[in-house]
Amino acid sequence: GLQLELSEEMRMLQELARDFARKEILPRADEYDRSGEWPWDIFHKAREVGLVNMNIPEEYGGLGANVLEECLVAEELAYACSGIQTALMLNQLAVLPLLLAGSDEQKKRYFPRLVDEGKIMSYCMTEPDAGSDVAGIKTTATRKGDSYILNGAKTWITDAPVASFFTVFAKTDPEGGHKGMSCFIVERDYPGVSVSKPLEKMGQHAAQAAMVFFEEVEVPASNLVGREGDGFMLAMQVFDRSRPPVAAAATGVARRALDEAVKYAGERTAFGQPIAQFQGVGFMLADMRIRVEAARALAWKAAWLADQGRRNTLEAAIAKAFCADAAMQNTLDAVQVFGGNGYSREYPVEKLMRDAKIYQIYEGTTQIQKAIIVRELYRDAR
Ligand code: CO8
Ligand code: FAD
Repeated sequence: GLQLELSEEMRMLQELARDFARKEILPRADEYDRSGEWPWDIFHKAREVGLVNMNIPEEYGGLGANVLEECLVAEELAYACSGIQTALMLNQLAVLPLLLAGSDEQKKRYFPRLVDEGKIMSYCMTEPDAGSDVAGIKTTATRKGDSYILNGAKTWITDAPVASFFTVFAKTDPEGGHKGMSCFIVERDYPGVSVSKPLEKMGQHAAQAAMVFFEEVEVPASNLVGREGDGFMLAMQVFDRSRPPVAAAATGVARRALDEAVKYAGERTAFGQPIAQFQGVGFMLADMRIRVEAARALAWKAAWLADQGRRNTLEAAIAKAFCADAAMQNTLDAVQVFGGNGYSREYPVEKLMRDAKIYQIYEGTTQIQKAIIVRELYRDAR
């Protein structure tokens, strides 16, 4: 029958993440927001307790976590700081092509370097001229003997400033549309790879993002992930698994905004009473609570389907769209509840609002999630 309770093991993982987030991340969130440094010290602590590289199978030193378990951790870490959470959990996105289609030899070559050596891997899809339109990317990979020669530029690549490895999508057949795309592992040390300075951005400052350039980069053919031409479908399968944890992280931000607003509205008085007692404020809190509840349920459902081996494209898009909007609306409302203090950097909610906006953009914009939902509505009819 329907089981809406976490297993004992999952509850323990959730507790571990919550405890870690409260002790190690929350007190440092403001510092990293201001400095924009990459949170190496927190990353290594998280690595020690098993809260990063979670989806790497146990045989390669990871936890072998499923998507729901990734969601539990994502929500807790993002509650404390979604910038730090994004920086820490990016490896779990970047390794997905390898998990789904990589050879045993590739997994043996790269996973231990992430798990044991604490190296970082980035996911290089977006380009200056193509973000939503994945099939429109222009980076090329041309076969030459036992290698491919990569040329092109990627942008907005999270963790690129600190990454040792990149999963890169490129066109092996530039005329082939979405069927002409392939996926490669590229090492930062390969001649012709360069990374820009971190891009300046609105929020999630700890999650540095940069441009990555490939100029006549020779990549061994053994670094092709899956088969030539499978890159687009691989990317879509990746998103089906990566969007639920992103939705869960957005839920964490929405929940944090709620908690901050509830606390403030219970303490702040105006006209002789706590502001929470004004219906105009109280109903805002109630709506925020509704959004958190619905957001989590949608993220977990999308994750659970993936863990059952069932197609979850529709549910992942629904969760990603809803949770992103929930994070945005809850943080906007939290700023409103805080009044003038909401606009101040001395209080936590303006950071939450800046951090929340990205959820409507990365991992596919809200409009793209809706386009997927429409496509899926008519899929069976085709
Ligand atoms: N499963 C199976 N098949 C699929 C799927 C899927 N999920 N999706 C598409 N297909 C199939 C289609 O059915 C179709 O099949 P056929 O060839 O038989 O007709 C084929 O693939 C092509 O599909 P479309 O016609 O729908 O393709 P489009 O070119 O119209 O594009 C999208 C589809 C959905 C718009 C796609 O381009 C897309 O997802 N765009 C968004 C890009 C995106 O999400 N980028 C994110 C980059 S990574 C990122 O932002 C990381 C941020 C940091 C995250 C932090 C983590 C911790
Ligand atoms: P565009 O595709 O140019 O879209 C512009 C606007 O048009 C949007 O509002 C969009 O919704 C709308 N639009 C486009 N197509 C349609 C359509 N068919 N229907 C309706 N509306 C549409 N990418 C990576 O590969 N790896 C990363 O690690 C990564 N990290 C990121 C981190 C940050 C901080 C940011 C800002 C971005 C990151 N991205 C990353 C890129 C991100 O995934 C893209 O920015 C996103 O997919 C949108 O692409 P775009 O910026 O090219 O916008």
